[in-house]
Amino acid sequence: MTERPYPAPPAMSDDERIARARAACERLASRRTCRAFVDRPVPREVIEHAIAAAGTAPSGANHQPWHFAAVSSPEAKRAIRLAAEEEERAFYAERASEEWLAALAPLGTDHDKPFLEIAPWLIVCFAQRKGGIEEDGEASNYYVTESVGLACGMLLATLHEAGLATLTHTPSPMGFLREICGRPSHEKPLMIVVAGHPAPDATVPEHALRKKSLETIASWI
Ligand code: IYR
Repeated sequence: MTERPYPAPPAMSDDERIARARAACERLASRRTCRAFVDRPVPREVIEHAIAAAGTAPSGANHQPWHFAAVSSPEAKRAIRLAAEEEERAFYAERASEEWLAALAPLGTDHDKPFLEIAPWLIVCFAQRKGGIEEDGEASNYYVTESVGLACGMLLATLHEAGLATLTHTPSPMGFLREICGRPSHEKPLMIVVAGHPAPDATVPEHALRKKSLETIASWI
């Protein structure tokens, strides 16, 4: 094993640390899931930086078990929309339990997914069940869902920082994304991150603004 010194963090006082933590929290807390986009383009370079940021996430054995297919072609976006809406139609009409539908009611979602065609970018996030750091297609990967979840969080945070609206979309089931994006069978699509500019009349359901308090989500032991 060869090692290098840990990179020195920037020097700052504890007061500065608190202020920066508060500022970072405020920035991230201002992100809202957006379900209505406009077709205004977003430069590919923004998406490249966001994916590169996601690629720095910690992962099991540093195997980086992710692949991000950045989709902007109208044909591919249309194919994704049509396939997703077909699955979603079945989901809302028959597959989802009554309890699940009741939980979704305050969000107002349905099978109609126009944003999949309107937004300039769909980033399809794949989890690699195997492949290792060399992507040899053989070596085991570890903590795959956790690792890709972390990478997706960093992807969302970077897109937000770049002033874009985002939506995590999880059509169910989503095997069709593998075919459309030309990905191998050991990769499992986890989510689509939709990125673009919000429609001027985009709204946010009140339900989405109900965040649990720090007292509820944290304990100090
Ligand atoms: N995939 C469906 C349903 C859906 C499920 C959950 I859990 C959500 O938080 C939102 C939607 C859809 O995208 O409509």
